[in-house]
Amino acid sequence: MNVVSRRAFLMGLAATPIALSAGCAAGQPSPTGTSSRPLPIPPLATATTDAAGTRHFTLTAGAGSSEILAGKSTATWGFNGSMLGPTIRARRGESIAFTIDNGLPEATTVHWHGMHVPARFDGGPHQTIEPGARWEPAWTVNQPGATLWYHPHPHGSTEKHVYRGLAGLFLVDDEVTDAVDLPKTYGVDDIPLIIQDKRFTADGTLDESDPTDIGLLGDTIVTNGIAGAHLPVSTERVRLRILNGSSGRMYNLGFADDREFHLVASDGGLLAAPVPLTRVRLSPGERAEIVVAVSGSNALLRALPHEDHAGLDRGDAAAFGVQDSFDILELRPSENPTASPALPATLATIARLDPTGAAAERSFELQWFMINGAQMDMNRIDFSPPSTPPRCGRCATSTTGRTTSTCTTCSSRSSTSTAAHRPRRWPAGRTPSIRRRVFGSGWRCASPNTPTRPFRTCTTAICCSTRIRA
Ligand SMILES: [Cu+2]
Repeated sequence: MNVVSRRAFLMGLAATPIALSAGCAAGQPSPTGTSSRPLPIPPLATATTDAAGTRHFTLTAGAGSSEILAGKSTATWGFNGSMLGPTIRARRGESIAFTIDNGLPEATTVHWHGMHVPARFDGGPHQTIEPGARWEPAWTVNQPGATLWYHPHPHGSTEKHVYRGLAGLFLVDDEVTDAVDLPKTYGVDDIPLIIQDKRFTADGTLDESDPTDIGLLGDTIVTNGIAGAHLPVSTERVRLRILNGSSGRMYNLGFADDREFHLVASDGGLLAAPVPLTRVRLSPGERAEIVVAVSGSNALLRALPHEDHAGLDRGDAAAFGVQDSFDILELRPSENPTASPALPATLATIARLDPTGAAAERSFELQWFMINGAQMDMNRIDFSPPSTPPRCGRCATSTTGRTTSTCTTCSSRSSTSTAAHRPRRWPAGRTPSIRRRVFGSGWRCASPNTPTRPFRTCTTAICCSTRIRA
């Protein structure tokens, strides 16, 4: 994204013919009518388990067509299908591995949003998968149970790739989520709900024009890949794992009859206790798990105007669409619902971080598209964790991906941290052959065996005979 002044940004909006505050626009598919379709439930991803106990998943990003609007075919992208992707499910402590193939006509990445992963497997803009290429990240899940998601993160194209359909949920389970008495039967009373807003041309093609630079604002709500969906509910209570998978829209979610629901989990997993609410606000990428009682009559989940303009002044509030309203999903109870567990009084014990144990204190000021006055730069490192540079005695064995190398030609040298932000290249004649999973201040690392590429951010550092000061 480019930096735009607020004035230029608003003038750009004024010039666009698109009615951005078109909430509840006439003619949009409705979740309440008889033409509404049942909410599709993304399938759970299958995996094979190897002799070492690692579970292997495969994902293929590819192009296809989808019936987002009933009766119309729309060209879309998806993982293992034409739209969205399977829901991945893994347990804390489990070793998992992915084989990811890029069947798209352009480079992409797969980023695990909210997952604690080694930096080289993060799937951010530095880990592109070229068309026809394969990427095989692997790690051990080690974080509390939570609703996460995965999506492409190629620099400058993330919005387009997600908008075209590349996104899926990633559920982490642990002993705490096992034990807590919440609805937990996937697709029955534990419902994944990916909310996105899109625009379409008359023939059903995705409209990708976006004159605003804040992220595309659509006029049509799409839930789990279709517009105008309803959810048949067969239990007294239902848990919705909601992901805001939209480009730029913030939702203020609540029910049309203002019924109370309980927030039970957020981005990081279960809360300490259920919180009774009538509204929950979700920014793009954010998740919330709610439990709501549905009995007797239909419950209509809506996106409502943000009561406080989401903290924006009136002009910006209109530009960001925070005054829009949409029908999202109608929950339709069955006549004889199955009993649901009573809502637990407590959910999880939250370990509090101790700020006195912090290694460093940093401040981040968010201003438009900048942090601390700087835009994202693929080749700049702003902060490096304080650590000892790699030393000979500690790199007798190094791990590079899944292979282990032995370092034999070490020399003991010390290094001081530098603030070099300029991309560096390999000096002629040097070969990056041994890497170590330690990030030393002032040290940079590069993709293996690509000596002409600029240094890149990652958690590996060159050690021993190939050490280079950045
Ligand atoms: Cu993300």
